[in-house]
Amino acid sequence: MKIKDIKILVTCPGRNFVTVKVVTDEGIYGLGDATLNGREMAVATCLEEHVAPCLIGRDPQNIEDIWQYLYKGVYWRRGPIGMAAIAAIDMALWDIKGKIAGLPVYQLLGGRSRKAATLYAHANGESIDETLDNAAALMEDGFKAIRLQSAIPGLPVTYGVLGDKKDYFELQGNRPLPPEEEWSTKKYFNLVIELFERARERLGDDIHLLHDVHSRLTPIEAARLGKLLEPYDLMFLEDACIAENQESYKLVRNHTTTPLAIGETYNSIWDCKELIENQWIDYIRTAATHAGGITGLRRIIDFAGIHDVKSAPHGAPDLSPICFAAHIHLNIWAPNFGIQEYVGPGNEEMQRIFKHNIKVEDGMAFVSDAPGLGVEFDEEAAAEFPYKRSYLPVSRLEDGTMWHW
Ligand code: CS2
Ligand code: MG
Repeated sequence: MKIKDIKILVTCPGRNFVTVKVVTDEGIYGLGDATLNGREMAVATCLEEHVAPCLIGRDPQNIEDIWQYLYKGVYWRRGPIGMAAIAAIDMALWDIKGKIAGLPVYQLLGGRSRKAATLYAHANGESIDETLDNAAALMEDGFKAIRLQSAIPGLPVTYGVLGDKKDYFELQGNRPLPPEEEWSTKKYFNLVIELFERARERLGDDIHLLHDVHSRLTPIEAARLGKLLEPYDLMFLEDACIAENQESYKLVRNHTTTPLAIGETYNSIWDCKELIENQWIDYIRTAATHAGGITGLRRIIDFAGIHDVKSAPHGAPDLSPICFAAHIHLNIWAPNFGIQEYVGPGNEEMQRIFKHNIKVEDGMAFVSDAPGLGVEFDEEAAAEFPYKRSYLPVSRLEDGTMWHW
């Protein structure tokens, strides 16, 4: 079997997605997700100009060799753009292998470790009351784990809480440039402690609660937040601070028993090796799309497992349903699976383009038994929604200083 063609398909049904289709000479094809929010065309060009030409004529069954060829064979290892390109090819090759074998990908990985993958949903709000109303509604729908985020009083906008705006396109108006948002750690601390105090009063002690700081704190502030949140028993505190110095997390860890999660922006095991082997974190959040596909993420999950770190794959709306499917296969297999982030099935246009039958019931995702990844991509529907430039916001302190994402 040989790779005959590699198509790079960019579509924007409300947000941009980069999809790779690897076509073989025997008619079987595989799909992969290469979406890198705000840098989509860089990955698409990398695939088109640099990666695809090297793969035509190769045997798509040699997943590991192709992975190593794209990783080791390039002078410029790692990095989000190169690793997203490798990831999409890798997912497509697993999809092809599953179709050849007539087996779903989780069977190729080693089979089932659980009946379904537990999900955490998002409750956001312009006020604490609104956040908790949304959380209560999600509990009614059967979710057993919920991430709480609430607008910070005194700041014009809070990341992830869009107010009356539908999405970040709307926030950018007709001038697609990164929106600039203000940040105040002082104002945030006041809000976040009250949010979790009131959440426990209203939602009770049985529901798992989570929170994402989006890396806005310094290590000592992160340590203090973890400590202050201990009475509210979080499942995890995510991205409490940046870990470019991985040892920063030693400081956070030594001050709090609140479980710590990080990793959605990481693209290889090297970004989190010390965090994991020193057991400074509890959950690793790397995504298949951003960490070298199923092959890359499986390696991270196995390494995490021997250090008592669980997997909690990133599941934001900027990862396509192909990545979601890859995660569900990995989650069903991984002995050390923790939890999967989940933000719903996407809008109608997205559901027309990406078709799959992963069932979400009672706050859990049930894997599909279709061969491969079990996702179909409607190229005609996708072509109705061409790429639109878009950016994530940037963050500045109130005095104008550029701040961490
Ligand atoms: C977030 C994301 O889902 C999460 O945990 O951190 O919404 C993140 O901001 C986006 O994926 C950025 O692309
Ligand atoms: Mg996050």
